[in-house]
Amino acid sequence: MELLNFIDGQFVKALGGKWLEKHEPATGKVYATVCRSDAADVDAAVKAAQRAFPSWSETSTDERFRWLMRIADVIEARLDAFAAAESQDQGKTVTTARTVDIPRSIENFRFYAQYITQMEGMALESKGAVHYTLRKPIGVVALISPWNLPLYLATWKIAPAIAFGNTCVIKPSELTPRTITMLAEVLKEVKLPAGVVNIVHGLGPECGQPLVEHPEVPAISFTGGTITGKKLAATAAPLLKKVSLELGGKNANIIFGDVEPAKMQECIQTTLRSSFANQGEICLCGSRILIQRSIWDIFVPAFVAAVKALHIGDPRDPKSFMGALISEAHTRKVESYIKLAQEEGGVVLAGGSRPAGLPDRCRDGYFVAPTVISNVAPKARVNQEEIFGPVVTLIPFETEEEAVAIANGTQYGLAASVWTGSVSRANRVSAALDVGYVWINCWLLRDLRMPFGGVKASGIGREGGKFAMDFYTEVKSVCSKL
Ligand code: TXE
Repeated sequence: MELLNFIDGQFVKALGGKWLEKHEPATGKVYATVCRSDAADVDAAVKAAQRAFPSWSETSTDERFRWLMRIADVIEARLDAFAAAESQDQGKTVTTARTVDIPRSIENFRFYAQYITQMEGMALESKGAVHYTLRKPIGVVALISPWNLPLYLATWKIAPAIAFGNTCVIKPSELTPRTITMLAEVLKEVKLPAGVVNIVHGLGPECGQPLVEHPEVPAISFTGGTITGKKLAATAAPLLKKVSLELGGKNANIIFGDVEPAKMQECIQTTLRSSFANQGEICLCGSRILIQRSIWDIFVPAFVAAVKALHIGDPRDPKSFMGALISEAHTRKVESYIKLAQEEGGVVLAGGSRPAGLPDRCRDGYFVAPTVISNVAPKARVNQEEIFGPVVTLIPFETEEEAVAIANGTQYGLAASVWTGSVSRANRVSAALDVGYVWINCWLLRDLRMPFGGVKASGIGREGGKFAMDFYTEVKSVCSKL
C-alpha cells in the first residue's frame, strides 16, 4: 500500500521520490510505504492552500456547515473501515478506534459545523460612536498532529481550521499516516474545493520544520511532545506566528479516603481506563495515582487484581482491552522507564514485561503489559517524566495539602482527576491544581465547548469552542462615529 500526499485536491508522490516504511505495531511488519516529503512538497501544499483561500474564506457559514456535515456523514458511513485501519496503523484495539477515535473524529466535524452557525460578535455604543467586531480567518494554517489519536487529533484541528474559513496544510505523524489519507479520499469524493485541506507526509525535521518556517503560514496548531513543542515555539517566535501547543502531561489521579464506598468500584474501573486506555498513550492518562493512606489497603489490592485481569492481545480481537504500542523505539522507551523505576527502588505490583499468551500473529509486535509500580518517591524520574505508555505509579499521601503539592510538583500541568465524596474538597482541590483540566469523580468526560489545553510544560493556548474560534480567526474592532 502506498500512502500519498494530498495537494490541491490530488493524490501525489513526494517530489523527491522518497518513501518511508510503515510498520504495523501488532506484528512489527512493514505493511505500507508513505511519502517522505520535504520543503518542496510543503511549498507546493502551502501554495495550493493559498490559492484556495480567497474563495473558501468567502463561502457563507451555511455552505461551510454543509461541507463539514457531509464529510462527517461519509466518515460515519465508513466507521468500520476507518476503525480497522486506525487499529492496524496505530496498534490500538479496534474497539477503541470504533468507539472513541472515529466517533470523535465525526463529532469534530459536526461540532464545528454547528458552532459556526451560532457565532456571535460584539457591538456597543459609547462616546458618540458604535463599536463592533469583525472576525476574519487567518489564512493558511499549519496543523501538526501526533500518532496517539491520529484521526481524532488531526480532525480536532482540520474541522475548526476550515469551519472558520481558513485553508490548511496538515503534517500528520509519520508513524500514523493511514486514516488521514482515507480522510483525503473522503474530501475528494465529496468534492471539497481543491486546496482547502492539503496533507504532506514525512518526518518532523524534513517536512514539519519547513512547514513551521514557511513565510506564508501565519499560524500553527501543534499537538505532540514537549521537546518538539519547545523547538517549534523557538522557530515560530521570531517569525511572530500565532501558535497553539498541546504538549505532554504527567497527570495525577488523586483518590481521597472519603470516596463513598458505593463509588469505590466505579473509581477503580475508571482508574483502570485512565491508566491504560489506548495503552496509556493519551496525554490525558493519569500516570500517577495518589492514594490517601486511609484507603491504601482497600484500593491497592483491588486495583492490582483488576489490572492483572485485563486482556492484552491482538488489537483486532474485540476481547482485547489493550493492544500494541506505537513503535519499537517507543516500546524500548517505556521498558527503560520500568527498569529505571526498579533502580529507583520501585516495586512492580503488576506487569513489568511483555504480556504472556499473545497470538502467533503478534509474535514480533510491540507489546508491554499494563504495569503498576509502587514505592517510588514523587521526585524520582519516573514520577517526573512523561512515559506515555501503560505504566502507572502508586503514591501514598496523608493530607489534602500533601496531595496537591505532589500533584503540582512536576514541570507539567495538563489534567488531573479528583476522587472524593466531599463537594467542598472537590472544589477546593480543583482550584488548587496547576492544570488545564480537572475531572471530579470521572475521567475524560468532554464537552467540546470547554477550553482544552495545559499550563507549564503542557502547552500554550486553549482550543475547543470559542477558544478555537479565537485561535483560528483574527478579530478586528471597528468604530463608526454616530
Ligand atoms: O512526538 P513529536 P514523538 C510525547 C510522548 C512521546 C514524546 C515523543 O511523551 O513519548 O512526546 O513523541 C512532528 N517541526 N507525546 O517524538 O516529535 C512529528 O513528525 C515540526 C505526547 O513521536 O512531538 C509529529 O507529526 N514538526 C503527545 C508531531 O510533530 C515536527 C502525543 C509530534 O511528534 C518536528 C505524542 C519539527 N522540528 C507524543 N519534529 C500528546 N500531547 O498527546 C517532529 N515533528
